[in-house]
This record gives sequence, C-alpha cells and structure tokens, in this order.
Amino acid sequence: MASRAMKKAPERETRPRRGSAPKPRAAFLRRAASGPRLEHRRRVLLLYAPSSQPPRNYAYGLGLIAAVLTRAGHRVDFVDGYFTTPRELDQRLRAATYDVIGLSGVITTYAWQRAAARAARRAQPGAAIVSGGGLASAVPVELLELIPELDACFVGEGERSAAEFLERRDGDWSAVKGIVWRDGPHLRTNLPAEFIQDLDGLPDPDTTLLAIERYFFDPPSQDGAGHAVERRLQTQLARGCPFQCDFCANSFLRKQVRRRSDEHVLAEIGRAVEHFGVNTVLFVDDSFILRHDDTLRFVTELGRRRWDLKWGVAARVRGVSPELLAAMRSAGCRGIAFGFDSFHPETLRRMGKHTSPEDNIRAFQLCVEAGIPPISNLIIGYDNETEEHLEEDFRQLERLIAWGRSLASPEQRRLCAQGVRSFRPINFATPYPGTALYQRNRHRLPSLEEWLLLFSGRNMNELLVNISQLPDEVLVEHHRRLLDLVSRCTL
Ligand code: B12
Ligand code: SF4
Repeated sequence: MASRAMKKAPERETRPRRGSAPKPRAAFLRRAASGPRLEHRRRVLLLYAPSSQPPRNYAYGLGLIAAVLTRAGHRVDFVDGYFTTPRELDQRLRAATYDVIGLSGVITTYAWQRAAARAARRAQPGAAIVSGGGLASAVPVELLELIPELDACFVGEGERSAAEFLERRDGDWSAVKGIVWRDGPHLRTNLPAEFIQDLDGLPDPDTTLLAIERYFFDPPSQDGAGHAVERRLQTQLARGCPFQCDFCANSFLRKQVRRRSDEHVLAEIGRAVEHFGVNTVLFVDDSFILRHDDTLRFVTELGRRRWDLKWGVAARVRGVSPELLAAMRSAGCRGIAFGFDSFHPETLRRMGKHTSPEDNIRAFQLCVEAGIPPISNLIIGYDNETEEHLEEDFRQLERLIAWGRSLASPEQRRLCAQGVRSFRPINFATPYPGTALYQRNRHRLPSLEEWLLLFSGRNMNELLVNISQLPDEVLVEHHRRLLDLVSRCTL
C-alpha cells in the first residue's frame, strides 16, 4: 500500500468493475432482515455524547446500530446528550426498564460518558451498560477500569457485535466478537470482530429515531418562511482507509477498505430527498477518493440524478485529478476537506502521511481551479518540530496566497482566499490515546485519566500539551502568526 501511495498520480482502479450481482448476506444481517422475533425482543437505550461543536452532525453510526437492532426485533430509544440536560437525561433513564444502555462518543467524550454511566447505573441497576465508538475503541480495557459502571466496550464497527450481544441473555458474552467485557472481577478481551464486508446488507440509519430534522435547524439557518436552508444527510460510500497516519484513529483501527455499491448509496440518498427534503449531503468517508475511477463513476451517476444537491467530502491530497474535480463540481460538490496537516516534508514523513508539500499545493490549486473551495487543515507542534518547520508552513501559505493573487478570475481568487481562511482554526498536535502519536509521547503526558479529562469536550485548536521541540510561548506565537496570516486573507 505504501509504495502505491508514494506515486504521484491519482490512485486508479486496478480491479474489475463491481457487478450488481447480489453478494452472500452475513448471518447477522439475514437474521436482522427476517423481521421482528418477539421472543427475543429487548429494550435498549442509546445515548450519544455531545460534541463541543454544534451538532449539525447527528449520530450516523448509532443510527445504523439502531436500525440493525430494530430490524432484529428489539425496541430502541435514543437520546442526544447535546439537547439534554443532566436532569432530563436522568428522567429519560428512568422512563422505562432497559436491558441494555449503550453509550457512544468520540475520544473527547470521557467526562460525559463517565457521568452518564454513573447516572445510568443509578437509574437502571439491572441493565448492561456498554460503550462503543471512538473512545471505547481506543482504550477499551482502560475505560472498563476507569468506569466501574461499564459492563462492556465495543471496538470498531458495532452493527454485528451489538446484534450478537443482545442475543445473549445470560451475561456470558465470551462468544461476542469485538468486545472487552467484565466477567465478575476479570476483564475479558474477546476475538476481534471481522470487518463487515456486506455493507449493502446494512439498512439505512434510523433517521426517524435520531430525529434528524432538528439538526437542520442547529445552528439556525432559515429562510424568511422559517424553513431550514440546509437540510443535510450524512452518509458514506466506503469504510476504512489503507493509511495509518500516526495521529489518526486509523493508526490503531487499521480499517480495511470496503465499498458500498453505487446503487445502494444512491437509493439511500433518493429516499432522504423524498422523505426529508434533503438538499445537502455530507459524505463521512475517511477519504472519499480512495480509488479514483470508482469515485468518478459514482459522482457522474450522482450528477445524473438531478436532485440538485450540494455536498461535501474529505479526501487525501493525492487522489485528486482535474477530470475528477470537474465531475465533482458539476455533480454539486461544494467543499473538499483536505488533511494538508503540514507543509514540511519531514513532518509529513513523521506523521506517516505518504504525501509531500507539493501534493498539498497541487490539490489546493486544482480544487480552486475546478471551482470547489478547499477546506484546509494544518497541525502544528508535532513532536519533531522546531521553528524551521513552522517557518516552512508560513512560507508555503504565503506562496498559496501569492498564487491566489496572480489568478485572473475573480471567482478563483475568492475561492483561494476562502480556502486559505479555512485553515483557521489551526490545530495543535494532540496525542489522542490509542494512536501511534500517543504511544510515542505518553511519557510527556499526565495519567490516562487526567489526560482524558483534560481534553474532554475540547478541540485540537487549544494547546493542551506541548510535544514539540519549542517552548510553549514560541509555539503559541507561531500559532498566532499563522492564524493572523490566514484570517486576514482577501484576494
Ligand atoms: C463526522 C465526524 C465528526 C463530527 C461529529 C463527531 C461526533 N460527535 O460524532 C464533528 C465535525 C463534530 C467531529 C469533530 C471531531 N472529531 Co470527528 N469525525 C467524524 C467522522 C468523519 C465521521 C463519523 C462517522 O459518522 N463515521 C461513520 C460511522 C458509521 O462510524 P462511527 O460513528 O464510528 O460508528 C460506528 C462504530 O464506532 C460503532 N459505534 C459507535 N457508537 C457505538 C455505540 C455502541 C453502543 C456500539 C455497540 C457501537 C458503536 O458502531 C458504528 C457503526 O459501525 C470520523 C471519521 C470516520 N470516517 O469515521 C471522524 C472522527 C470520529 N473524529 C475524530 C476526532 C479526533 C474529532 C475531533 C476530536 C477532532 C478535533 N478537531 O478536535 C473533534 C471532536 C470535537 C469534540 N470536542 O467533540 C476521530 C475520533 C478518534 C477517536 N478515537 O474517537 C475520527 C475517527 C477521525 C479519525 N480517523 O481519527 N467529527
Ligand atoms: S489521516 Fe486520513 S489518510 Fe491518514 S489514516 Fe487518517 S483517514 Fe487515512
């Protein structure tokens, strides 16, 4: 994979086109699809930990879990912590008797999950309390040690494991793959779950349960008549990423790439357009462009549907080509989030990015030329970095601005300025537990629990720990200079 990634050309399809022949269905999906089996019906409450940003992103992953469990005949309720005070959460926890309470949240949600697990145990002494998602996947054993109210942690994709977990009524979860669980005084780590290959066998996320319409209004974006201007669906073309950048969760999840068929994704979008009047789509793929030709085929088909959708994606800088960008633009793409991450070759190498500063510049420029605003990301204060590295970031950003100034088209100048301003907020290298960056720097960090609490509910744009080669004040000053440069960019 690495040698392929080192090539400059966009990654092209090397395997035969996917046919539309139905694939064998995984057993847990067959069971789930066979309809409610009332004798197995169990009552489940799913709790979504709030992110510190406005929740324009609803709990897509939990929506999938809910849909699989509902299809298997279980009864599922859902609470989003962002819309719920601790008092309301307590009331919801006492509103029924639950067999299983499932918490979900990314790595920054430890403080919330700890409090929610305590409240859940007080309200439901007999329930199994479990956690899944980014935090549980990163530190499953440690989370069970730190939160005694938790009975199990799910690692990675949860659809199959959650379905299997609910089938066991006797508390013996030793056969459930992909979990670490509490067996009396012992913590047991089961076999890892296999990656779900049959993504087309998954149902649509249960968007009714998630009440996705309320997210259309948060933050408020309404026309004069009080309708939400942006009605946004989240969906995914493929799961996984073949890379393992060392600050990223993929450095430990090592998610194998699997793709849904174009028809399956398009049918889901079509239903959302019809039922929810969706006019915007966010593709939550780790990287939307892993195989150039697959992506080109999909976006061409999306454009033909005439849904008049605006949509955004995240992509690796090496995947883009003028042909693909033109097709994306004409199919409605209005933003590509790039992990540029650094403009210094040594830092990029250390991160394991398999990209170069020239790849970054090229992707940014091609995007602007195609009429799509790049959404830019930069991480400073990596554990190798000195002033020289940050000066190089500064120099390359100035180079992009100078290029923007030279553009003849006012529209392209505007897009370039927008892309430069989108570097804000500039992130500080933050070693999240589980990642290779964390393993390398754990000696500089407080205990795991102190560290989890310190960054709970916070973003990478705050300096919480300095792992660079620079004194804090110098790093902060560079951050200020870079922010200043990008924030005032108009062209
Ligand atoms: C959309 C998104 C966001 C949104 C919403 C985040 C949220 N609260 O959910 C926003 C923009 C707000 C966001 C912010 C951040 N994000 Co973000 N984000 C994503 C993204 C692109 C998509 C998430 C998604 O929908 N995935 C698809 C679904 C199917 O997967 P899933 O959500 O993981 O759910 C599956 C499993 O985890 C599991 N599961 C989940 N919950 C549960 C619960 C139970 C009970 C069970 C059994 C299973 C289970 O089953 C699900 C189905 O398979 C992912 C990357 C990715 N492609 O996953 C990063 C990702 C989740 N983000 C990440 C990070 C680091 C952040 C930030 C901390 C970064 C920052 N800038 O500071 C912030 C957090 C802000 C904050 N303070 O809270 C990391 C999380 C790492 C980790 N260990 O948790 C990810 C994985 C990116 C990465 N590759 O490193 N993010
Ligand atoms: S940062 Fe992007 S390319 Fe790197 S491992 Fe994570 S998702 Fe993949």
